[in-house]
Amino acid sequence: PLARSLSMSSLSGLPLWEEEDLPVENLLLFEVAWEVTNKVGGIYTVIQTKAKITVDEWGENFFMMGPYYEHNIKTQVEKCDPPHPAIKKAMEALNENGCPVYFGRWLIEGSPYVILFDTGAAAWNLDRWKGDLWEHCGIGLPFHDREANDALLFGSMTAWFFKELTDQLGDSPNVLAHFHEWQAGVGLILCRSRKIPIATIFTTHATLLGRYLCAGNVDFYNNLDKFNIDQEAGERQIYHRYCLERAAAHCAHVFTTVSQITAVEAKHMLHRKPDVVTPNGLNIKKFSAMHEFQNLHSTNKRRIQEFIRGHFYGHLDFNLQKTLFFFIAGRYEFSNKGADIFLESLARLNYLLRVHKSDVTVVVFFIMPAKTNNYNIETLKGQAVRKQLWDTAHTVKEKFGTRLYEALLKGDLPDMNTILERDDFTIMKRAIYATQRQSLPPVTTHNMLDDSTDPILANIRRIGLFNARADRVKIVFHPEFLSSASPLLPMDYEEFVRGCHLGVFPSYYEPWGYTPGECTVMGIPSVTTNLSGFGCFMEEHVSDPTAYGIYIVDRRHRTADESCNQLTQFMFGFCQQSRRQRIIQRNRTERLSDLLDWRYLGRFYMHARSMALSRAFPDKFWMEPLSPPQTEGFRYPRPGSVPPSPSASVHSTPHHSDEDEPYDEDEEAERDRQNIKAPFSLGPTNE
Ligand code: G6P
Ligand code: 1S3
Repeated sequence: PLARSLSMSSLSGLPLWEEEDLPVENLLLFEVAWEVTNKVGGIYTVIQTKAKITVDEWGENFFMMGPYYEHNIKTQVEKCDPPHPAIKKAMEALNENGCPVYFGRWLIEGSPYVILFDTGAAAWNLDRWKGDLWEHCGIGLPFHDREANDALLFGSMTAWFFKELTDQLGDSPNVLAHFHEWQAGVGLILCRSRKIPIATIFTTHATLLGRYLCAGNVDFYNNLDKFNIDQEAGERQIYHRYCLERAAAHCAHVFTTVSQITAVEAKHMLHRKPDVVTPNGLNIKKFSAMHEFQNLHSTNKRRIQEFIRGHFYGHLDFNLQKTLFFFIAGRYEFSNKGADIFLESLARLNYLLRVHKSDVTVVVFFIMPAKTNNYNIETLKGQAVRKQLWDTAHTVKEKFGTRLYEALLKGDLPDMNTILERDDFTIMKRAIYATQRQSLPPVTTHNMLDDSTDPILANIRRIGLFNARADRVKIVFHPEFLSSASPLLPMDYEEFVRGCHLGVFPSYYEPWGYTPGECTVMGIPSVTTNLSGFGCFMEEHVSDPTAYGIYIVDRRHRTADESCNQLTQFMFGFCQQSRRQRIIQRNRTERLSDLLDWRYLGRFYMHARSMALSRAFPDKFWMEPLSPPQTEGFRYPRPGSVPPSPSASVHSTPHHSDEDEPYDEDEEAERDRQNIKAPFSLGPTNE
């Protein structure tokens, strides 16, 4: 039996899996994805963060397969020889036939082996392989769809590799291959249609139709069973891609997806109910000092404040100590990622803060890449002006210090009226004059190529949030991912998130959604929705998510207007918290990180693997019928100091002052730990 072992070791008391009792020495595991060593979107994060625990379990028997790109291999991969003779032989077969394959170690945590297929160099086979796909599977690919053609090249090469490999191996060790998303799914379809003896898993991270339909402003979730999916795919010219996705889902021994909500979607869009939900985890590193993440918030916040000083030069009439930083980040899918309702809610928040005469200012960052033509002059000038003011202050301070020192050496108290000279005043005045500006601080940091049609800018124009002095909500649209090499905001994404107060991700279409999860493990509260996999997961496993800094907007059962009101109330409530309350809330948020740890969530992948083996090789592997489900839920209890009403959650702690020291919640954490009972379970999807 494929029994498993448990070990109790996490801080929260959550049981973490330590090892899988699969006979891994008799197995080879391959994980196949277009995003192995190749960052495109969220799947890269799954693959990259999960590598460590998989290597810990499978050691030398684990291999990842992805596309070969010269730049990626140069920067991320150390080439080496394959340790297994059969793998070497299988690679040679492809290489000798003009289809180059490379082997190495991916330089990420866990250093997994990678096998990379040069689809570009193998493109001369495209027409023949298209013919094969049509002949054996009845799926035709149009000439103009580059992505689908790449998927076919990649899939044909991986299937060929598995054929050579299994020919070499015979039936020992057995091969288990896990394919992610439709691009890699072609390999799975071909393996199965050619009856290659491997166990297969297919994971979809979003359905093609789900993404397309939602982006088209359709009432998706209330009409799941009503769509004519073939027709919808045809009208969107993605019929061939959708056929590949649907075929992969049906061919796999085990089909999985990343959340319950996407499982329901998959059942309707792909007509197969996923066997297992495999929620996305992260590779969590704990600091030895409990409050280190709070200190990191503080230092990174100061760096964001510096940027703000430059960006808002001449308009810095708001108190930076009472300024909160909110942000949204991710792929620029305006309505799918909820940027639409976020902007509308910001207009309402601005109104509320103004009528309540709040002294809080909110600066909101939109970090979503769009087409640009470099930074704009006004934004660069802002940082230059800030630097100049800093230099001036520094020069005058030096002179002041020297004169003060000299006076003290003489045993005198300096005359404060003359300690600064006329010239000093002149350079200070000149510096102040330089801060005068005729225009408002810019809303965007870059020159946008599609300025007039860009949806974020169009909506900012509509709601009129132009960074005027009277507005309490200011907007900075940074249409490029962050980089520590930026001349404007030299921070990487993680540093930036740590420095912010609230991440806002009110997505409409979000199979999982890593952004709020990343906030959580850094102890930064965030807004998510009950239409995102992450939001539903938190709703299921945390008794009072708001108290833990997870605000879940209801986008499923409310109108857009009602969702906007709820989001506005969440943000307004957040603005009313004292510093002390924010610190307490951050401590709680960070405590949820065990729940998102791959050492905990990796069990779902293990379960899928066991299931696939028992279906593909029933004579050798079997699963105890009870080993999967038992879905009794694990829940984080309501924090000790919070009264039962969720609405009171965030204001429940006595608020005496804005003291700075972090609140010691050890006692509360210990109480929660003792309340945690059972692990939540694996299992088939519920609806
Ligand atoms: C962390 C630091 C505190 C600091 C606080 C600011 O908790 O450890 O020293 O006062 O952050 O919190 P705020 O929510 O105001 O940025
Ligand atoms: C998808 O990437 P996306 O941002 O296009 O896969 C991610 C990883 O599973 C998931 O977190 C996200 O919700 C999906 O949408």
